[in-house]
Amino acid sequence: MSEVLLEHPLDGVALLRINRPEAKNALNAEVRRQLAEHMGVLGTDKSVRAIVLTGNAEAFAAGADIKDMAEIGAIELMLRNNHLLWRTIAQCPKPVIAAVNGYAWGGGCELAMHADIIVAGENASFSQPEVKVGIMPGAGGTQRLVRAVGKYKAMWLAMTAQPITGIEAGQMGLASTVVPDSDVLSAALDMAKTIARMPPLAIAQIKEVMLAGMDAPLETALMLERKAFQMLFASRDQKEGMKAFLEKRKPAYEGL
Ligand code: CO8
Repeated sequence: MSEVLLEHPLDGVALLRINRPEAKNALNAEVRRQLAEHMGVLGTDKSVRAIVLTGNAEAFAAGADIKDMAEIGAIELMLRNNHLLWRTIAQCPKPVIAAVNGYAWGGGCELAMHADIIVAGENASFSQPEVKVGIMPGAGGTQRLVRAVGKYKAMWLAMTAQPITGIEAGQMGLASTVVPDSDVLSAALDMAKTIARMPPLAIAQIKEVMLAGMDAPLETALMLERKAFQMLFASRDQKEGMKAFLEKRKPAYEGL
């Protein structure tokens, strides 16, 4: 059975569901491979304007699969080249919204942080608990968490393995928005629908410039922004968006 399910619930919106309920959606090699494969394909599919990534009511994902890692050595781990799969997810040019209910622990929290927007249920549980099994975050957690919540919260979370609720994640800046648990998927889909109606070239530029710019020196980042901003004036959608505003009508975006 497929461990990552792909649906198209709304025009322009793809929904990926991690589907290993028997293991709290732990990310084994097959889940990671399928996630990367889907992200690669959806990333270049013109009909897809936004991607929602979710798990189930109990778990977004309770981490990398510990059974997969318990007995391996460093060289075997290196030869698995897991980072290439994570990179495919990180580099998906389409906006990705993580809809998080239940556990987002370890690699599950890291996966959520690969998304551009995180919608969390009030009682979701976020944690970087790797230290409890003798390791550390290894899929970007040390870096993305510190950028999301700052040094002092990130160190505390990663060194103590303290889980936090969705409400706390929202307060810390780890979630974009927090909603009742039962509303998580619908809120994420609504958001995806809103984004899917926006001009896709502008959306793609916002994502690329924000992600590349946040780790560049400010002047370089501002230059990236300026170039992307100027470039959008070559798009038909910029002409259409501004013309529609002036004519007091809804714009019809083409993605060109
Ligand atoms: N790996 C493998 N199996 C898991 C995992 C996991 N991460 N999480 C849960 N499961 C399995 C359990 O073993 C159990 O299986 P079984 O029924 O065969 O015994 C089943 O899921 C149900 O789990 P529980 O009975 O434990 O459910 P509870 O509701 O009692 O507890 C918890 C849920 C609290 C989430 C608990 O399962 C738990 O602590 N899980 C482990 C969480 C964890 O430590 N995660 C971090 C893993 S390390 C990691 O993520 C490194 C990331 C680096 C990325 C590098 C890429 C390779």
